[in-house]
Amino acid sequence: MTNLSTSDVRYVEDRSPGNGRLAPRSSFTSDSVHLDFNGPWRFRIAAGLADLTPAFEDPAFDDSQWELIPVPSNWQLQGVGAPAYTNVAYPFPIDPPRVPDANPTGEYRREFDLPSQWPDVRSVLRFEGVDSCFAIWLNGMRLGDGKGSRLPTEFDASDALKPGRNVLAVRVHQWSAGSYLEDQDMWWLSGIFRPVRLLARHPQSVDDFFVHADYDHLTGSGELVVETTGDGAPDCRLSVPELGLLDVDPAGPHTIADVTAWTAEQPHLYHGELVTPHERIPVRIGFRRVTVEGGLLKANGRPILLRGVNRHEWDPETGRTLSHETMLRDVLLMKQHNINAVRTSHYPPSTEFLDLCDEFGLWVIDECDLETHGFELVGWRGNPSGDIRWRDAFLDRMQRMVERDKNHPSIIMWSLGNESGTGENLAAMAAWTRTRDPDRPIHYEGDWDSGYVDVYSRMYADHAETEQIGRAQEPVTEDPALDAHRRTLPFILCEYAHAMGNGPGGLSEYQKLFETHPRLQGGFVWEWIDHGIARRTDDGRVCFAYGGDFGEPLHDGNFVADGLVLPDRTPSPGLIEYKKVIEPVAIDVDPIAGTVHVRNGHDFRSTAHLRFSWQAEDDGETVLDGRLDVPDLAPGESVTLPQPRLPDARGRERTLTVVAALARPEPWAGAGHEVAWGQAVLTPAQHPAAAPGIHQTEASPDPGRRSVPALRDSTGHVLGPGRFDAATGQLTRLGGLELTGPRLELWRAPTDNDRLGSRLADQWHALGLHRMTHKCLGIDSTRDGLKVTSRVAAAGTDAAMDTTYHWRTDGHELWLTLSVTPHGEWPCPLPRLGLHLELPSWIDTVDWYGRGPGEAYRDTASAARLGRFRRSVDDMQTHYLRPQENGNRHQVRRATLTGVGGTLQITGAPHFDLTVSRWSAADLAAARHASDLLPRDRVHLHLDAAHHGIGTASCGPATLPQHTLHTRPTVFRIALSSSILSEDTGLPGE
Ligand code: IPT
Repeated sequence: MTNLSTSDVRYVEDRSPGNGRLAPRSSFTSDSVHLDFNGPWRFRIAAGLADLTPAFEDPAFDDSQWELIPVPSNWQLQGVGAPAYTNVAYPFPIDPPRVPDANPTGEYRREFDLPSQWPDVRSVLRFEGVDSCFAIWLNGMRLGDGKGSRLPTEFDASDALKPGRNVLAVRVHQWSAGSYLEDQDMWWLSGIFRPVRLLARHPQSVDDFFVHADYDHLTGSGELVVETTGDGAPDCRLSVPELGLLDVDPAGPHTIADVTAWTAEQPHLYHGELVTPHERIPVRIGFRRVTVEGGLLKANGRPILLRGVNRHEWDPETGRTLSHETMLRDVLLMKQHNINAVRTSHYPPSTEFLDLCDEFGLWVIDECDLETHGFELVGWRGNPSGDIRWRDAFLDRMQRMVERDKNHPSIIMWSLGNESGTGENLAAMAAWTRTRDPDRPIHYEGDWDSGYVDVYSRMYADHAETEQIGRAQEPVTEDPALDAHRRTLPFILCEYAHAMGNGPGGLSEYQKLFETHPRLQGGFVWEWIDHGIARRTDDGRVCFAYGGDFGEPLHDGNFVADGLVLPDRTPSPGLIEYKKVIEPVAIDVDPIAGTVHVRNGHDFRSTAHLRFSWQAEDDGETVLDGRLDVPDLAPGESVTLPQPRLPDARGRERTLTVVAALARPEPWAGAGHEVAWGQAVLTPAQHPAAAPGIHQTEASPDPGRRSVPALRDSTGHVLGPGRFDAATGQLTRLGGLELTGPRLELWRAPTDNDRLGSRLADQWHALGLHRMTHKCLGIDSTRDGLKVTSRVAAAGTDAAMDTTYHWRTDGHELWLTLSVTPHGEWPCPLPRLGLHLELPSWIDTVDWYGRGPGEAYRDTASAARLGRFRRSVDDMQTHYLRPQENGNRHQVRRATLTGVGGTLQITGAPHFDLTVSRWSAADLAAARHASDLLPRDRVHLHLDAAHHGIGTASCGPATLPQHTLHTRPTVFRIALSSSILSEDTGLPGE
């Protein structure tokens, strides 16, 4: 109980973590009675503290005219006020601990009947999460107030609770002193967004318990100690039947020979119960030992490799209120995509999520609800981390997280928070944590000296620096003691590979470093999900909003959309790429040695749960397949096996693909789920007959495949099936197919990685790549075809591309050799180099033989395997929140575009990159949301010799040098043919 009067609102701007709260403790369920207050509450929004409803806490207050709001929820997603997004900047003046007068305040009221059988014991009101500050009254009696949005708060309700009707009143302020500590890169959302419960706590029960379940990897034994607190602790007994423990003293210690350890790979949980005469509390025990020894982060004595993601809690409809199904979906998707670790950026998640991590197996870095990043914009002046007046608030947040979550075996590290600079308050958090839970290492990224942490952690270090750290050759810190300490630490990238929009590129290069240098123990991709907010367009289509869409005066646009899954949890191509890059079994098919090399990259698990199979394909057609007998490999073990005996490929492109799939169902995926694969081309294609012309070079045309010369008529030039415009020399018809182009195209709709960080897109814009003009310099009928030369350049500049289109034909196919020679200065990498064609809109399906099935660019192509694929044009698009270049298919050998009108065939020499869409690059670049893109009356086809790599410059390193598209003379060859159905007969026409 507090002695603050009802109208006293000083707590809002006071640095203290709260008043009248109970000591923090773990979250657990039991058979003790409780009431759930989820569901509709009466609600009114006040504009600020001057607008509060007088006596709203009075049980007699008539709220019947008030609206209803669901609890839990964020009120901005219930049509009250509006979401606002900023990344680093505070959306209010930096004047701690003061907050704006415009401080939307939700007044919540809820009546409930206390069941007649409610025991006459202590009753505790528990709020799992309220953003950002709140005060509560029960039956007009003020119980207290609290801050720390993503942490639980409990109040003793015993004195205020009555039999029969009770009235609970809660005032929630959008802004408070606590907001200065909650500057995470996410939407600012408010309200009671996690559950509220009333718990009956019998005085003779336990208040709290702490499970210590240590695993000794040398002996295989476990030691179990369960500390209990509360008046009932002396009478508390523990039973874990599977361990042979029945009604024992929880404190033990109980040494159990031969326990099954808990790991993220095999998350064995023992189910037990703490029993007092008045209560049964289920406990789940996972035996494991986490240590930092010899410069390595180890679990159960073995170094682990973190294949992680940063996860914010997000649902596009309900914001930070997540259903159980949604949390489960996240965990299943992660497991299915080979992810083994989660950093709960940047606050403790709902405990249900941690339960799922315990159950399905994910290593967790549990991060405190703390970020003061906005102070960086004022040179860290006044940063709370170094200000003693905030000490209690910092410590309180850490204590509430550690106490709440200490019994989750999945948690292997405590993180002090994110981006809060440096300061003594952080050191104090670490010191307290070390005493309270010596069994878990401490993480914090913001202090590179790493004085008070157990792992060296960084974000977005580029490949070169990461490698330097891997070799323990990072630059020396000023303080020799700190330097010496840091050098003993293992390294993780707590954030890397910014998954904003198209990308991230460069993942496989990072993984290679992690797998090469033992000190590099992996990382956490930024981030799991795009925080798009679902909205409906006027015509009923779902579209996802991002920063600025709610009229925020200060915002960071679509920087809030940087996830591996789209807001509706559709895996983005980035997730598919990540799954492949981090696969726990490496399969290398070696075409030269004729072998298949399999290495088990699991940290704990053998390969006994996997079944290996192989498939040989010629030009994408299966010729033979079978099982591959891979012996059971222990972690780290590998084997080299001979390839299956195969018939001669007879000039076709022969691939061998080996797949490792689950032999039996796992809790997170069914039998047959693919875990890893490897593929190689065993014999390259030899196409002299199949694709004439396209293998000839200018210097040595194939004499056996001579082209016919071009003819001239009144409308232009005719070469075999091709008709060319008399003025531009451009192809206008291919057989019966009307088309425009192909014309040289250098530009793509900038990706987020092109736009931000490197600002490449600005340079492309300055060069005028998006407005190039084509000047025809000559159309010459040659002995073997048609030669069209042109100069491609933008207004206002003298940089140009001299372009020659050399067309030849066998009377059926058109063979194009495009030669491009740069002229003048080209100061930056090109976005793309290729051809753009416009085709009739009846084209709706694409079949191709090349890499697929998904989107891939040169530095995001690990997951794209060679094969035959079919997609509708609509399904070839990736709907990134902010439209941008997307949907490329990499190294395509052959493609057929079809629709009711007929087909267009494209053959590469040897291959090309392919995008097909119902809008142009300019449409994509102009659109702000996916819903802005409406199908045009033409299908846009891009056939590219190359794209610039994707990189991850939106936050992190730019495209690696080896994936850079330099401007240099280029020759690109394709062959085109069409077969068109005549409108009258439906039979092949012209
Ligand atoms: C880093 C933040 O920790 C994270 O919350 C997110 O904002 C991410 O960047 C980018 O999306 S901080 C950044 C300045 C390196």
